[in-house]
Amino acid sequence: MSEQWWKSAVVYQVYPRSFADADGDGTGDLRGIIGRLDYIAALGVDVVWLSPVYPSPMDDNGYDVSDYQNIDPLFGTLSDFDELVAKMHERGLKLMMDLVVNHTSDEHAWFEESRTSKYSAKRDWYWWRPARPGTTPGERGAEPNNWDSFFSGSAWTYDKDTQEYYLHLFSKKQPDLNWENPEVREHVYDMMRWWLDRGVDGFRMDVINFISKITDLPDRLVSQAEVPGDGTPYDFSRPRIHEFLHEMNKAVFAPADKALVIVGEMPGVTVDDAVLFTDPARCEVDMVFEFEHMGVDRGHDKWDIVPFALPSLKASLAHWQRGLAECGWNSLYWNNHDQPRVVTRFGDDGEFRVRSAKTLGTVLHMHRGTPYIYQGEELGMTNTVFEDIDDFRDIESINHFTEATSLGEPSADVLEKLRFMSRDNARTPMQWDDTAHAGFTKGEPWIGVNPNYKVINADAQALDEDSMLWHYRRLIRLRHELPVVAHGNFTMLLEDDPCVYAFTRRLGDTELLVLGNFSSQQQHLDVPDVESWLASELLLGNVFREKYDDPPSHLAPWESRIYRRRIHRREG
Ligand code: TEU
Repeated sequence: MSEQWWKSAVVYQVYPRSFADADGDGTGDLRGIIGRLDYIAALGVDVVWLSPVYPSPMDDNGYDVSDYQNIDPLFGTLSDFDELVAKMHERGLKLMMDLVVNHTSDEHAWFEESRTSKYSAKRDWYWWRPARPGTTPGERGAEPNNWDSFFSGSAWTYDKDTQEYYLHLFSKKQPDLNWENPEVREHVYDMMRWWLDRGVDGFRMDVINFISKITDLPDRLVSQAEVPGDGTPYDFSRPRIHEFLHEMNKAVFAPADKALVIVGEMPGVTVDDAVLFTDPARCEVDMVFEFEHMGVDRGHDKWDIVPFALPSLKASLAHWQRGLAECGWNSLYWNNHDQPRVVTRFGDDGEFRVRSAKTLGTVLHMHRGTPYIYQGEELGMTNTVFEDIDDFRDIESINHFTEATSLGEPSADVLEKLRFMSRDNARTPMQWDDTAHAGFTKGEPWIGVNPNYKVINADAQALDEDSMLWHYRRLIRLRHELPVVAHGNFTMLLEDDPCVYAFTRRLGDTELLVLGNFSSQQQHLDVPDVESWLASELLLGNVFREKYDDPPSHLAPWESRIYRRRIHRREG
C-alpha cells in the first residue's frame, strides 16, 4: 500500500449516538455499528471516522472525555470495540478514532487531581490563573483575560476551593490541557500508542491547532471590526504547534508499522499554515480539516446567517485547491456532526432535493483532496423540524438560546436561526427504513427522528439504482478507478457565474470537466474552449435525457455532469 494511500480514499463519518441502536436504549452503540458494517462497506468507502466513544459525562456528546482508555457503557465495551475493529478490517475498512486532547472532561481523573489544590502534582496539567489584578475573584470582569468560550460566556470558570480560574475554550466541563507540560504530552502519546496497538488505523484530532497557546494568555484586541470575545488571534496555531505535532509524529506515528491516516481538525487554519502542517517532509499530519467554506453563509459568527452566494463558495474552495496544489493535502466535506445538512443549506431540499443533493456530491467529490461523507449525507438527509427549544439537545445551541434571549433577542428569532444552523440538524437518527423511528431504535430515540424518514431512508434507496445512495457509490468508485480524480490538478472555470459551478481536472493526457447548476432554474453556460470537449465522454450525470448535447449549452435545474476526454499531444 502506498505511503499516501489516503489520497485516493473516501472517509465515512459515524456519529455513534445517532447511527444505529442495538440495545434499544434510544442511543446508538458499537453493536449497532457492527450490525451496519455491510451497509458501509457496500458504499465502497475506505475509512470510517468514529466520533468519540470514550467514557464521558456527555456534556458535549463525548467531546468531553473522562477516560481516554475505555468505552462509555452507553456505547458498549472494549470487547465490542475489538470486535468492531476486527470486522471492519475483514471488510477492508480502516478505523480512524476521534482524538480529543485539547481538553478533557472536568470529570477526568487528571482534572479532578489538578483541582484539589494549587500544589497538586497535576495543577500545571491545565491552565489555572488568578483573577485579574485589582478585581474581586469570582465577580464579573475578574476573569484572567477577556476570551469567550465557543459555547457562550467566558472561557474561564472560577474554582472557589482553590480561588483560581481554569481555562476552557469550550464548555466549562471541558478544561483545556496544558501542552507546555511535557508530562501531559507523554501521557497523551502513550494513550495514542495504546489505541494503535489495539488496531486503530489513525486519528482525527479534534481542534488540534488549539493545543499551543501564547503562554501569557493576553487579552484579545477589542475593535469594532472584531468578533466580540474572539480569542482566536491568541489560541489558534500558536508558537509551538508545529513543534508539538512533529514531536507527536516522531513519538507515535513514525514508529507504528502500518499505514496510518492522521487528520488535523483545525478551525481558522490558513492555507499557508496548512501547507506546513501537511508537507510530508515536515512529518506533522497527513491532511487538515479546515472550515473556511463553512463560513460562506455566516457573518460575524455562526448565528449571523447571511444569504448563500455560490461565487463565495467557489472562491473559498478554489483558494484551497490552488494553495495546496504543489504541496500538502486537504479534506473535502459539506457535512459533519457540527454542521447543518448541506442539501438544506446550499441545495434545494424541496422540489429538487434528490437532484441538488446529487449535484452537491458530484461537485465536492470531483475536487482534489480526501472526501468525507457524513452519515445520511449519502441518502440526501435534510435539516429537521424543531418546534421549540426543548427539541434541541446540543449544548452549543441551548447555551446560545439562553444567552441571546437573556440579552433581549426575541426567542422566535433565535429559534429561527437555530432551526437552520444548529448542529442538531446533523444529529437526528440515521434513517434506515420506514418503520418506527426510522429503524434506528426499538426504544425512544435520544433526539427526535426527522419526520421525512418514510420518504428518505436507506432501504428504499438500496432498491433504486437512480437514488442518491447509488449516486454516491458511483462517485466513490470514480475516485478509486480514475487517478485523475485523486491526483489531477484543478482549474476553476466561470468563477463569477452566480449559478454554475464548473472546473477541470487534469492528469497526464486525461482531463475531466465537471459542471453543476446550483440553481432551481435552467442555466445557459459557455464552456470555455468548448470545441476541445466535442468528442468527450459523459461519465456521470443526474438528469436522464434521450439525447445529450455534449458538451451542453444549457443545464436543467440542479443538473450536473462529469465529462472525460483524452488530450492530444499537440495540445500539450
Ligand atoms: O469542533 C471544533 C470546532 O470548530 C467548533 O468550533 C465547532 O465547529 C462547534 O460546532 C462550533 O460551532 C470540535 C468538535 O467537532 C465539536 O463537536 C466539539 O464540540 C468541539 O470540537 C469541542 O471538542
